[in-house]
Amino acid sequence: MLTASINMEALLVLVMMVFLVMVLLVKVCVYRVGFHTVITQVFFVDIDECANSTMNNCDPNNGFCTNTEGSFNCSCIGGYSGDGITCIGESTIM
Ligand SMILES: [Ca+2]
Repeated sequence: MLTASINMEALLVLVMMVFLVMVLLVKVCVYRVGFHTVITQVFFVDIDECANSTMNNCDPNNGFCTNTEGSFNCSCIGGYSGDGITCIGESTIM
């Protein structure tokens, strides 16, 4: 019974230590990436949304995608303007 009791205490200490480390990790990461944080970003698991066109909404023809930590940015290629999601030709020389 004594060994079982000690093991329970050790387990409790281990669980508490893991919990504390997780809390610390989350705090550090939230501070770093700001308040617009989801679970995947908290643990710095960045998804490269630009690797697959189904994961970003950038203009597939006249825009391009830039991967960022926890997000991505859409921009227009040269000669086109817009928000990166919809890029329209600035001018057409007749
Ligand atoms: Ca990303």
